[in-house]
Amino acid sequence: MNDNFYARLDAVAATRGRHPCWILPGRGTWSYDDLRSQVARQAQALRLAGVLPGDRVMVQAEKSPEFLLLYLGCLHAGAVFVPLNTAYTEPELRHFALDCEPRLLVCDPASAQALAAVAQSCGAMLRTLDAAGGGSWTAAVGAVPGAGPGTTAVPAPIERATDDLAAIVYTSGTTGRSKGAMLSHGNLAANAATLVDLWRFRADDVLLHALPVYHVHGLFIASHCALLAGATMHLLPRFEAAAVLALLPDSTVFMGVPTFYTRLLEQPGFDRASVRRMRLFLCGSAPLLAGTFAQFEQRTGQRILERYGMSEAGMITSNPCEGDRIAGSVGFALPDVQARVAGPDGVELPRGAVGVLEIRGPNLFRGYWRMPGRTAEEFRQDGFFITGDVATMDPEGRVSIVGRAKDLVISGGFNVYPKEIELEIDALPGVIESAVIGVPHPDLGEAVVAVVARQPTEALTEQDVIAALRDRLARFKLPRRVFFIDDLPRNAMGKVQKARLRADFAATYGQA
Ligand code: MCA
Ligand code: AMP
Repeated sequence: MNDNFYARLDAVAATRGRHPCWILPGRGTWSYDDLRSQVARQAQALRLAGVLPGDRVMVQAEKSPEFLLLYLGCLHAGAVFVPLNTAYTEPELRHFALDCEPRLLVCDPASAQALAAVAQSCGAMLRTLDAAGGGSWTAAVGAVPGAGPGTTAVPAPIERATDDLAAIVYTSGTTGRSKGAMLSHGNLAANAATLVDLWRFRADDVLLHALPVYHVHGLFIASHCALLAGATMHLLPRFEAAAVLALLPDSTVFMGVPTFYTRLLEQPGFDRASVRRMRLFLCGSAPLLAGTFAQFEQRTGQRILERYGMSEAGMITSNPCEGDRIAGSVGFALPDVQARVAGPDGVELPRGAVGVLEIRGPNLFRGYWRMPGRTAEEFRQDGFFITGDVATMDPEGRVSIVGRAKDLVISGGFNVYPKEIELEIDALPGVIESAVIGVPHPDLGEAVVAVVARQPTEALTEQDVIAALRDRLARFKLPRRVFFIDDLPRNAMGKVQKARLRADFAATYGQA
């Protein structure tokens, strides 16, 4: 049996024929037949370009149907897809490229010049993808002879075993070094099948897709659920509250991060009438405030379904589709996932106790790319993965995320690891040391703030620090504020007291 995940998607697509797969603003509707033939062409173009099964294909490009077709084409051809946030700067990209050594690097035409040296440094071919439907890669796909739209005579996906790699997703690390989480065809297939069932996806669903496609949330969770159900997606290039509001009356399911919901609630027209066809609002990637949950219910009459996940495992827990969706809880472990709240020794704690969430299941990644040491550190002997999220579990098995054992800030659904920013700030002339923290922010949930101790003689300003980081770090990682203090507070062990700093600067955006 072929465990290539695309083979499963293709089997569904083959039954959907002319049913709309994607509806694109300004670019019309694409059917499942179109999808099948286009994905097969992508796979053929990869082969013609010399991309072999197991080769990495690294992509930093704006959201478009061509982006998703390239992803699916990689699955089809057995290549390993490596999506990257469009905000990453050249130094960040160079790190990823040297780490995963892609055979092919695909980017937006606007960044081709800047990325030529990166491609050369790792020996990759460089091609462009244009969100408007052009670019050299699109031309290469267009030149592939073979099945045109409407035909079902398309080549079969290459044979893959369940453990073969499908994607590498980079997540920043607590040491400041990014780690590539290796996800297999089996990981993607197991999670997608579970979620379609759990969230009751159907062929007549219409998913309003406004998430970025370089993260697990938008690329895997949202797209896989719709494709595996044979449903339709409104594919928006990005989240924009007014555009989402306009399409809600023609949609049945929406997925977002909490910032999407707070921004929707700011729209005067967002009310019961606008969501009358909607059956499910899903939320995750960051904590959903109980106030947002309540306000949403009051405005729409619907309860947001909050779930919890991470790049290393896709979705892990979820509130139920039928039954109580409780604010502040991320729900139950998925049916095929085992979850326990454990102490530092990995021993499960009694229900209600606070500990670190550990998980095991078919969705769990194959380890970090070329980092066996880091992989071993984050797994227990019995195969449970230490998530780094602090949680409690009630007697029924409901999980609540109550904190983080890892030093992490989540801003608008993007993860920012303070260590990475502190290393950059500490390297600036005149800086003694720095601490980067997250403080409450009404729009982003948390905002990145830097607290810096500088040499007494230094005239370094807030603008100097931000300007110095601008070309080195993606914009979303830049501190929104920089505060100077004489000395960072430390505990008896000499460790910087971030909790105290978070309390001291909690009112930065007026929410103390
Ligand atoms: C953009 N900016 C940000 C963020 N996004 N700053 C901090 N945090 C952010 N999240 C900055 C830009 O660099 C820019 O800065 C300025 O804000 C405006 O940029 P713009 O593109 O207009 O921002 P936006 O469109 O308003 O974007 C906000 C957003 C977006 C819509 C909330 O960040 C977003 O789509 N977030 C979703 C992330 C997501 O999908 N996360 C899932 C990962 P400047 O002015 O300096 O240029 S977690 C995951 O996958 C796991 C599995 C899970 O559980 O889901
Ligand atoms: P990422 O590594 O980008 O996939 O982000 C995963 C992290 O996002 C998790 O480890 C959690 O810290 C956080 N996260 C995801 N969903 C939720 C949620 N519903 N509530 C709280 N934190 C969440």
